[in-house]
Amino acid sequence: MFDIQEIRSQFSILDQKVNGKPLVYLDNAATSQKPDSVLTTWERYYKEINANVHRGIHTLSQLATEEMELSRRKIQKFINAKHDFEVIFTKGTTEGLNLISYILTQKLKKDDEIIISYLEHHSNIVPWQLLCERTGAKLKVIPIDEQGILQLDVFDSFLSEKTKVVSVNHVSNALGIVNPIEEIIAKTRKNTDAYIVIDGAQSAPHFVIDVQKMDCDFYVFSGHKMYAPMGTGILYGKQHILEGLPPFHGGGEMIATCSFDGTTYAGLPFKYEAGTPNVGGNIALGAAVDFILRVGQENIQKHENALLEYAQRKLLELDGIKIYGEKANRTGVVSFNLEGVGIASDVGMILDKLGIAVRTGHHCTQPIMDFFNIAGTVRASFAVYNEFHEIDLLVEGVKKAQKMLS
Ligand code: C6P
Repeated sequence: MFDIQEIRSQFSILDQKVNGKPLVYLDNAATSQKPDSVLTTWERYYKEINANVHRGIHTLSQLATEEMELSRRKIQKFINAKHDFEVIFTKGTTEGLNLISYILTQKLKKDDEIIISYLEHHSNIVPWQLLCERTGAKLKVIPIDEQGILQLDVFDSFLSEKTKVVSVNHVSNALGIVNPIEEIIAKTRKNTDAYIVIDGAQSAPHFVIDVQKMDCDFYVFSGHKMYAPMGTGILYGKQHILEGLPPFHGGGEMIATCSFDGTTYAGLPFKYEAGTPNVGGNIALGAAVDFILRVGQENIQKHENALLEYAQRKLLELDGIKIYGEKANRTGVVSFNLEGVGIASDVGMILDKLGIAVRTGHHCTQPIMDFFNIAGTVRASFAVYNEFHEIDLLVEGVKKAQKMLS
């Protein structure tokens, strides 16, 4: 039974007024709110078992270690990784992508090629540009059509023995477009021996993820977009690949032995988890996975898709609205502009006065904005606790903005 009021009751932050109006939170692609179960798990860690992990024989350290490792196993199941040690705790997607691009440095040489797409977040562009600077490799970018859909025939023409990395997002944060990663992965495997990296920041909160079925080499996501605290995230990597690559950060926890003559490294996952981790956050990420599984991933997807379909239909009833990627396969995001209203942030400010939180601007995807020749969009993005009447309020707010600004 999908009971939206029962779900909302778990998010006390939603029950407040902003600028004198009931809060309508539609900025979930930036970060989702956190249910009570996640917050109490986090609080309980600090109130009852706070200690450093993997280091002490004392009771609290052992309890903290057990809980963090239990959380790792929950995440392993959540993404269907083969082994728990293939699940690395990170600060988020950005750190995961930087880690991967760094540890691949020795595997690339001048004139090798890295393929990304036009739809990438800056986090999946800049680390690869840095890798190109370090190695002399070249970046190839899969173009999009006017609907924002990736042009796979061009991708086909890019694939060659020079291709060493293919890194694309599963879902675009700016437009909500669901990319055909199954096809991209299959084509890459068939034609190259490239590493395949999937940015799952906008898919892990919404879809059932099966990294074994997907057959990617790396899959990264952020906890804070899927009901967990900020500063949490996951890097999944296949065992044999991670074992064959060098560490990222050096420090405590990631060594087997350390002397002035040299250092040997710990096995997975610790080789990639130098320093004291975000123990409370990592444990709370496990609680967020529990929350998602309790609600049911199918229920979440069905509800969010219904919200998207309703939002798009209602917005398109307005005159002079342009939805980017209107006809593309999308999830959880509607990104739009109003004709004659040059600046998306003006619309965002008017919506904020009405208690409606949306994101405006380039959404850390400037190439997409350049493609559409715009400075930014208004983006409404949905989570499991959003209601249909909130979409009505959004549409009313947009109408008001249209009147005030044109
Ligand atoms: N997108 C948004 O409002 P971090 O900041 O490390 O948690 O995630 C980076 C990132 C990487 N890839 C994609 C597809 C993303 O959506 C994000 C974060 C937020 O769209 C903040 S810019």
